[in-house]
Amino acid sequence: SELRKKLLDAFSNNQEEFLSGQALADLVGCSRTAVWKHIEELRKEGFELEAVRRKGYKIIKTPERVTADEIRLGLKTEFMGRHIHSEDVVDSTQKVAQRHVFEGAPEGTVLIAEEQLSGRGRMDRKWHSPKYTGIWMSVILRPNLPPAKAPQLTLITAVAVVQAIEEMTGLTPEIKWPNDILLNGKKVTGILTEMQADADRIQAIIIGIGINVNQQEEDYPEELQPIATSLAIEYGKKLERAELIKVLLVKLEKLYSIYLDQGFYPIKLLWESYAISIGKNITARTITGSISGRALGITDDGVLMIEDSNGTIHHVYSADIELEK
Ligand code: BTX
Repeated sequence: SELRKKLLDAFSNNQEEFLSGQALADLVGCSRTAVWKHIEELRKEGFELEAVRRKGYKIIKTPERVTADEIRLGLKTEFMGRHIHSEDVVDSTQKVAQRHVFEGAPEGTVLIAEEQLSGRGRMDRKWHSPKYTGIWMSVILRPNLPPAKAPQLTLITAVAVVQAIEEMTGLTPEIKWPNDILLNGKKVTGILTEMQADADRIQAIIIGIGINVNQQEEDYPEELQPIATSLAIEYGKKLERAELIKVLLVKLEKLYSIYLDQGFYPIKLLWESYAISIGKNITARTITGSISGRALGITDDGVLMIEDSNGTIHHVYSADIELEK
């Protein structure tokens, strides 16, 4: 808002000084209550303000933003992230990516945002994407493949995310088929793969990646607290999001290139080495019903195989799975 802009100008012009509520109100031309309200809003956006009695307020830290330029700087990839667009607030980076696909964006185009107002998960579920804390990004790929291969790209991405987290923190996350990445049993990353295709060829794949990076537990709504975690919570330190994005793009480019050259098999081996469900008893809930049994592994196409108590092997293409305790 105009008022917010004036308030930030006031702080910019008086960087070394404390500004009292009254002084701010005069500079901005509003009431002290309005000033106070906007200061609370700034705090929510990630600004840190020092408040001293009788002296007033001073901004001591601005929110750490991730810009496209910061990611371009020192990026060691050939095509992944070479076209990158960053925005402050979007409804969903998947939707932004769709527009770019429509306009002919090349393979490796990346869209990121600081905040998503309607970040989405699979099956119309919501993805909580608060400002300045996570990596909310979509990657456009244009593999020359039949549509049935699309799920493999989710698994490739999962391996890339695990490797990037490993490199940045030394922690090894586990993958829960098909798209959950967990630390200590809680979700730290979700992946959503959406596709535009003809009958026999993929036109474009949009891979949505949501990584919880710097959230603290209280940043999650109550219903997510038992199931969600962040790298900062598990690692005990905040991470540079731009750095993590760069590492991730390198891993993703490498795995994707291996996949295009050699097929899914090498990826499958890596994926299985990180998967928690393999060999365990699980229940898979699909749209048509539930299947319980032992997870045998994934097929060469990335399809989950479950053996039920009668020895029948079921192939599961899409489901939520639950591990038996
Ligand atoms: P999913 O359907 O497997 O998981 C969604 C479920 O995860 C929700 O119903 C909720 O229970 C839980 N959840 C929601 N937000 C979070 C969170 N921040 N951390 C942990 N758990 C959460 C997973 O779908 C796929 C998510 C992809 C998100 C990316 S972000 C960039 C891109 N743009 C976009 O709109 N979506 C993708």
